[in-house]
Amino acid sequence: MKNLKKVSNRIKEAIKNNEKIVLFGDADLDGVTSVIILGEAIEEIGGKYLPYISNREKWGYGLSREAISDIKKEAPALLVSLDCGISNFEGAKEAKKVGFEFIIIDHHKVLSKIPDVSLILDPMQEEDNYPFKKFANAGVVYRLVQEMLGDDFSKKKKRFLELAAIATVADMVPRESDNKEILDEGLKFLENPSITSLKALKEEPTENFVEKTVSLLNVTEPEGGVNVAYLFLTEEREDAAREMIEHLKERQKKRKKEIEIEEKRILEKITGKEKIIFEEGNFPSYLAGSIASRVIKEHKKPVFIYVKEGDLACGSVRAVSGQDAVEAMSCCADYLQSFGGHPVAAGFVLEVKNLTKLKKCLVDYFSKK
Ligand SMILES: [Mn+2]
Repeated sequence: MKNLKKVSNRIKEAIKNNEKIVLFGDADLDGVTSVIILGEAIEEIGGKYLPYISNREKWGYGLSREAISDIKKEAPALLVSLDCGISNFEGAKEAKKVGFEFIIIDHHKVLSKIPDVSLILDPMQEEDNYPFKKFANAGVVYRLVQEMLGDDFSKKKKRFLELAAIATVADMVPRESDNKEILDEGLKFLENPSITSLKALKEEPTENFVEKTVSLLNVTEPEGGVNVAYLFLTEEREDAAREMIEHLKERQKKRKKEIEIEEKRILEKITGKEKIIFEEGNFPSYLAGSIASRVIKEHKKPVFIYVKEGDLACGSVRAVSGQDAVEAMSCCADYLQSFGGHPVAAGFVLEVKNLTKLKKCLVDYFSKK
């Protein structure tokens, strides 16, 4: 995989030189597990790291300029983005300015230009010859820590595979090639997990343990500024983990109700004659993705659901297989502040004043398809 060795060597060098290492992960389970896997590998080599998990409500999509301005107190440091970064041009510029050396580890689609950073590990890069491309980000990180730890990898393999398997399920990437290998072994390990909080969760009988874990933890909004999935998966005390499970279940119930109400409200606005569905939601932006997923199941055409926050609108996109929402947004990039993701599931941020132009541009794009 292009730059796998280089990234591994650079991180190991930083550990040796006692440089500060900041890991910045996206807020979903894939981002969170990516931070934990790489962080534990760094510790295994004798280093330390500072974890930051994205706060999408506050910072927008990925490692944005806003995110950098909130973490710049850590500079100078080696900053590693996980499960985000490949489309954060402004964030990369800002990171350099405030004194970070920036490495991107991502699995999202690479746009026509790439951010100006020190190294990029993303199997979607065109010059990357690795035959398999459809990793979850935690799968890419799994390959990286294998390289980093060498012979010591076997000590951590079980923990890493448990986390990588959960992320691979959560990110809904296909069960083939490298992913199949991660899932075959990882899911077997999860029958008797070594991660403390998962052990606690396993105490209750469930039909599908992994599905249950994903639906409890794949929630992106922080509580009191803290990412609960990260807290849960790094909790080493079983009692504390059990208490958190009760809290997570309450949260899940509340959220389910919220989504049902908002989904119904959005569906009522749709006539069915639209070329694309482009709707404003009046709900917290962390619900946009779940609601877009439900709307596309009903209508089978590109869905853009956004929420206004001051002068900005922030949204989620879903497209049907064969369509490419990221390419569509690339064609309409003039109206967007930032965007990125996968062809069938992506996100975007723009100024409210550009909403009408963006919609027209997207309708034109999908009319030609
Ligand atoms: Mn991901």
